[in-house]
Amino acid sequence: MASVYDRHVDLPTFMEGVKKRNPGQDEFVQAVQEVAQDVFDFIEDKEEYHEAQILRRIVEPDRIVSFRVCWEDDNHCVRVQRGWRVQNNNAIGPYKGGIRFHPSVNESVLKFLAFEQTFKNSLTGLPMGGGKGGANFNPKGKSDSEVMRFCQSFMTELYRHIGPDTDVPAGDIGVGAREIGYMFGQYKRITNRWEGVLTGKGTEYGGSKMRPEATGYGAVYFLRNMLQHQGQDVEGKTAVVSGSGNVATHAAEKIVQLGGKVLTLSDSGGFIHDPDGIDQEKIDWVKALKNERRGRISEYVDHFTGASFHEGKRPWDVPCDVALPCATQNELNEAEARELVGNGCMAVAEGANMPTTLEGVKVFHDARILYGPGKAANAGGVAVSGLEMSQNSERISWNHERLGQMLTELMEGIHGKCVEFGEKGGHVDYVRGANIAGFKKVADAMLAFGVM
Ligand code: NDP
Ligand code: 2IT
Repeated sequence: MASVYDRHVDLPTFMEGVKKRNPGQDEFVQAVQEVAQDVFDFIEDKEEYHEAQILRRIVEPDRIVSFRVCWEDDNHCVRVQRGWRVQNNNAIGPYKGGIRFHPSVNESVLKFLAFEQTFKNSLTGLPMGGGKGGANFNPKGKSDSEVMRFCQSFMTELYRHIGPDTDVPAGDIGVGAREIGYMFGQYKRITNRWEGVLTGKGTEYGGSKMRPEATGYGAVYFLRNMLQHQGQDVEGKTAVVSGSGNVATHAAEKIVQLGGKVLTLSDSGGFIHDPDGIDQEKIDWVKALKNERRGRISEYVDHFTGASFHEGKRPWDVPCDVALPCATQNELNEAEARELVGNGCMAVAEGANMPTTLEGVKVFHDARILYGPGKAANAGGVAVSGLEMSQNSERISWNHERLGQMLTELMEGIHGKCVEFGEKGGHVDYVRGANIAGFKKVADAMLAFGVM
C-alpha cells in the first residue's frame, strides 16, 4: 500500500497526507492542491525531485511564529489580538511577502498566502523566498492612534524575526502606507537601525516610487500580455473589477489608461455598477474615499448619477470582456465563473490571491478562456518590492519612468515563463505554466542544499 513516504506516491495519497497534517486549514489545502496537480505531472519522470521529497518539503513551512498582540483602544480598554509570521521557504532569497490585517486572518489563510508567495516570488526572477504575516485585527472604524498603537505592538514582537537579509514584509489587505509607516518607525526605534526591512514605504523614507501602483498596473500588463499573445488588446474592452482597495483602484486606472472601460468596483458591502464607465476622476474619488475618509463603496452612487449599488452582491453577473478579481480569496465561485463565460468574458486576470475557487478555475479551463492566476498576474507588486530592496541596499532611488519600464519588463518575463511551461496544442494553461516555472527554480535550489 502506498504511503506518503513512498517515492512515487500518487496525487490523492499525497493530498490525503496534506489534509491530515493540516486539519481545518481549507485555504492552505486548496492552494496546495492547485500546485500539486501540475507539479506531479511535471516531476513524474524526474527522479531527483522524488528522491529528495521536494514537494513534501515545500508544503511544510520552514517555521511559523505566532504571538500575542496587546494594545489599548481609545477608551483605555485592553485589547488582545493574535499575530503571525509564516516563513514558508527561503531557498532562493530572504522570506518576502505581505502583512494582512483583517478579522478573517488565521493560520490557514496565512499559510496559503505564504505558499503561493513562494512560487510567485520565484516567477519574478528576483532573489526572494516566500512568507506572509498578519493579525486578526480589524483596522475598520479604528482611529489613527488606535492603528498606530496596534502596529507598534505588533512590531514589538515581529522585529526579532525579520531583517533585510532574513525576512522583508510589506502590505496586503488592511496594511497600506499608514500601517507600513507605523511599523517601520517602530522597527527603527527598537533596533536603532535604518534598513530596508519593509517594502511599500513612503517615498520620503526609502519607498519605491512605483510600489503603490505596481500590483494593479502589473495585473493589467499581464492581462495585456495574454490578450496580445492571441492578437487582441485591452483597448475597447469592458472590464469588471472587484474590490476598491490598492490593487483594484490601480488595476482600474491602468485599464482606463489603455483605453478600456471599467464597469464595476466593490467592497465587502456589495458592488457598484457604472455603465458610463469609471474614469480617472471617479477612480481618484474612490481612492480618496478609501484612503482618506475610510468610507464605503456604496457612497459612490450618491456622487455619480447613473450608477447603481448592489448590496451584498458580487459583480460577476455584469456582462464584460475581461474580469479582474482584486478583493480577496474565494470571491469567485463555479456558478459565477459560468456566468462570466456565458456572458462572453474572454480573459480573467487575478489581482487578488486565489480569488477563484478550484471549481471556478475548472470552468475557465474547460471554456479555454485566458485565465491568469494570481501568482503570475499579481506578481508586479512583489516584483517592485524586490526593486525597492535593491534600491535600499544600494542607497539609490529610481524614478517613476524607469520603474514603470522595469515593471513592464518583469511582467513580460513572467508571462513568457508561463507560456514556456504552459503552452500545449496552441492553448496556454497559465496555471500550469506558473506552477511549474515557479516550482522548478525553488526545487533546484533546494536540491543544491541537500537534505534539510
Ligand atoms: P486593500 O485592503 O487595499 O483592499 C481590499 C479590498 O478588498 C477592499 O475593497 C475590501 O473591502 C475588499 N475585501 C477584503 N476582504 C473582503 C471580503 N472578505 N469580501 C469582500 N471584499 C473584501 O487590499 P489590497 O488591494 O492590497 O489587496 C487585495 C487583494 O490583492 C488581496 O487578495 C491581496 O492579497 C492581493 N494582493 C495585494 C498586493 C498588494 O501589493 N497590496 C500584492 C499582490 C496581491 P472592505 O473595505 O469592505 O473590506
Ligand atoms: O501578495 C503579495 O504579493 C503582496 N501582498 C505583496 C508582497 C510584497 O512583499 O510586496
